[in-house]
Amino acid sequence: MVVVTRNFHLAKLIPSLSHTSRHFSVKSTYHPGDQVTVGGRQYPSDHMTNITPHILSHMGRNLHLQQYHPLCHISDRIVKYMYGRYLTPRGSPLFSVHSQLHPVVTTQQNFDSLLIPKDHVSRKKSDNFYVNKEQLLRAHTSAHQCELMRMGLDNFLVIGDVYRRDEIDSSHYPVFHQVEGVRLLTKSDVYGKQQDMKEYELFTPEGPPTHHPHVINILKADLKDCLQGLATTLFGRDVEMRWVDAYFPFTHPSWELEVKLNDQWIEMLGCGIIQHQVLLNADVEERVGWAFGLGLERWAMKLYQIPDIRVFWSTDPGFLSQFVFDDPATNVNFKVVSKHTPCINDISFWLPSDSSYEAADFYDIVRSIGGNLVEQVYLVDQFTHPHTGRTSHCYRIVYRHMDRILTQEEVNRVHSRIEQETTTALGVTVR
Ligand code: FA5
Ligand code: MG
Repeated sequence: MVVVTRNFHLAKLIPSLSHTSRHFSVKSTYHPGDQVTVGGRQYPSDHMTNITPHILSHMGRNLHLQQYHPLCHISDRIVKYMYGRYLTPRGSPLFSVHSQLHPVVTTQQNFDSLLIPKDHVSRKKSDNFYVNKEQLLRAHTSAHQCELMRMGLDNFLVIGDVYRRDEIDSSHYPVFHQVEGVRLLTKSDVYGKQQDMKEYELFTPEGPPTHHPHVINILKADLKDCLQGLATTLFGRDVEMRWVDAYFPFTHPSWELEVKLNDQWIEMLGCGIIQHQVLLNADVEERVGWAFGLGLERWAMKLYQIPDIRVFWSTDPGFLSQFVFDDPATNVNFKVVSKHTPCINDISFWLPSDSSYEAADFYDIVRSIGGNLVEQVYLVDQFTHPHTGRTSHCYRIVYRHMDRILTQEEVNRVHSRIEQETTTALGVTVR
C-alpha cells in the first residue's frame, strides 16, 4: 500500500482519498519538509513535489509481472524473441532482464546521464511526477541505462512502469510500461570475422570521438532488423510498418517505428545509436551500441485489438479472463467488456451415473439460451460423494448486458431455463 504522509493525521486520511479523488489537488497536499512515502520508501518533499495519491495508487500493481495480464504475456514474448535472437557462443541467451527496478530515480539518472539539457522541456514539472527536486518517478526506462552499463552489462532489457503527466486519450495514459533494450558491442563484435574490415576503427581518428560511418551502418542494420523482426513475429508477416527519423538527446541517429492500427499510424517505439558521451558517462570505453524503448500497451493494443489503453488497469474479470492461458503466444479475439455491472449466478448438479456427461454440451446449452447476456461460464468446484460415488459440478455464469443494466429477475428467468434444459438434455440432477 502506498501512502503519502504529511503528518500523523493526514496519514490516516489519505488511503480513502486515493480511492475517491481522481482530481485530487496536489497543491494543498504538501508543505516543504513533509515526508512522502513512495513504494515503501520515505523521501523529503519540496516545492517540486507533485505526485498524487491517484498516481501512487498505480505503483505496485506491476501489471507487467502479473500472471496472465496481457502486458505480462507480451513482455514474455518480447523477452523470448530477444533470447532467441542473441545467443552467447555457448548457446545461452545473451540478454539479461531487469523487471523489478524501483521506479523512483534521480534527475541525474532520468535526464543528465542521458545528455538531456538542463532547460529541456521534458524536465518540466508539468510533464513529470516529481518526488522532490532531485527525484522523480521515472519518465522512461532509459533512466536505468547508465547504472546498468556501469555495472558492466553489455546486453540487457529493462521492463517497468513509467510515469508522465501526459494527456489521457485512447492511446496515452499517465502510467504505462516500457521495455528498454540496450546492446553494446566491441570492435570485434562489430566487424566480426570480416577480414577486410579488420583495419577499421570504431571512431573516426580526427576531432571529437565520432562513430565511424561503417559502425553506424552495421549497428543500424542490426537494430532495425531486430525490431522489425519483433514486429513481424508478434503481428505477422503482413503488418504494415514504417520507419520515421526521430530525435533523442541520447542517441544519434534516431528513429521511430510506426505500425498501422485501424488505418492510423501509431508510434510503437523510439531507438537509435547510443551517443558516445552516454557511454563515457557510464565509464564504458571501447564499445559502441544501440538502444530502443517501446511502449508495452501500444504493442498489446495492436496484438489483441484492444481499443482503449485504460482497460489495462481494469480488474474486471470480463477483461482479465480473456487472457488466462499459459502459452503467451495464444491468439485472442478481444471482446470489449461492458461498463454495466455483471450478475453472477451459480448452478450445481449431480452428473448422470452413466458417464455420458460432457462439459462442452453444458456450455453449448448456456450459450444457446443465454446468448450475448453470458459473458463467462466456468467450473468453480467439483466434488465426488464419498459414499454414493456420484460427482457434482458447480459452474459460475457471469451475465452482463453490453448496453444496459440487467435486473436480477431477468437473469433468474434465463438461469432457470438453463437449469431446465440441462436437466432434460443432459440427465443431470440440479442440487
Ligand atoms: C522514450 O521514452 C525514449 N526513452 C525511447 C528510447 C530509448 C529512444 C532508447 C532511444 C533509445 P518516447 O517518449 O517516444 O521515447 O516513448 C517511447 C514509446 O513509449 C513510444 O513510442 C510509445 O510506444 C510509448 N509511449 C509514449 N508515451 C506514452 C503514453 N503516454 N502512453 C502510452 N504509451 C506511451
Ligand atoms: Mg516518441
